Amino acid sequence: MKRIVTIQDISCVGKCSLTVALPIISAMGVEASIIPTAVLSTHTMFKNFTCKDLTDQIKPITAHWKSEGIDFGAIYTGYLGSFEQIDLMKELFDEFRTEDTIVFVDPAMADNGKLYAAFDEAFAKHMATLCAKADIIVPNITEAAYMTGMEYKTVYDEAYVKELLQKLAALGAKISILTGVSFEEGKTGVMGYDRMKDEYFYYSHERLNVSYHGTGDVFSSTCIGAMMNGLNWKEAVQVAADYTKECIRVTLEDPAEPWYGVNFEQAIPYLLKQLGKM
Ligand code: PXL
Repeated sequence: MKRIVTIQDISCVGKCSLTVALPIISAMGVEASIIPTAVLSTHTMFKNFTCKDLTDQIKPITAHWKSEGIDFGAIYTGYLGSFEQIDLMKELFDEFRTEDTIVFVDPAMADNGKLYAAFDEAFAKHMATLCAKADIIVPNITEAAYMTGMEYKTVYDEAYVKELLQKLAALGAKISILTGVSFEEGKTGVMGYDRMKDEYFYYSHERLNVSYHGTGDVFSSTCIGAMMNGLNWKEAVQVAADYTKECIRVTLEDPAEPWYGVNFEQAIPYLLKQLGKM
């Protein structure tokens, strides 16, 4: 059985980060080990959330794992709360990376042209230095613009997206995957770039005209989970994009539609069918 370690916060309510990654990765038949970087009462889109930082636990946890000889097929980082946590992730990559490990960085920090409440531009630039050490990065267009210094656009063409991908690739990751890329009305998708092969890949599907929190985490967890199931990055991107869309679709159908996250739980049977597991 493959094992992923994912490092991000626990938002106790809100369906994002670890409360999404754990169930999705587990449902895909992959062991999910975690390092919770902070415990929040909710994600940061709620007002008055509490937050207990757990940075001081990261080193003792990894030191114990090292002494036990624990290893991972993939290391997946999501929302991180500080410069220090980013630097600790670099050390963790160096300590646990082998030839076969996939280091997957989701620089979760911004969307719709804006940084999340806790972050500023300097943080985005520092996150770029973590992306430099990854095999695969999965920013959305906002995060990519902040990390590369390119202008954020809502109306753009293929040349803009390819330039963003080139600048992301220049940071250092092998594969850069840009989410939320839409070239035509009613459709959205994902464009990836493989730096070694100088090859682009685009996958699009129907766009549901609504936006929920946590969908980036659904996408990333599914993508790395699919790769641990033996899919290559292009196949994994398609499974992850389709599942994320299905999560949004079932959420829209829910009369008690939660504004703070998607009903990813209800779409797990769909995901397992896509993976040929049901
Ligand atoms: O990836 C989304 C996310 C994760 N963790 C926390 C957040 C958010 C988005 O707002 O606030 C704490």
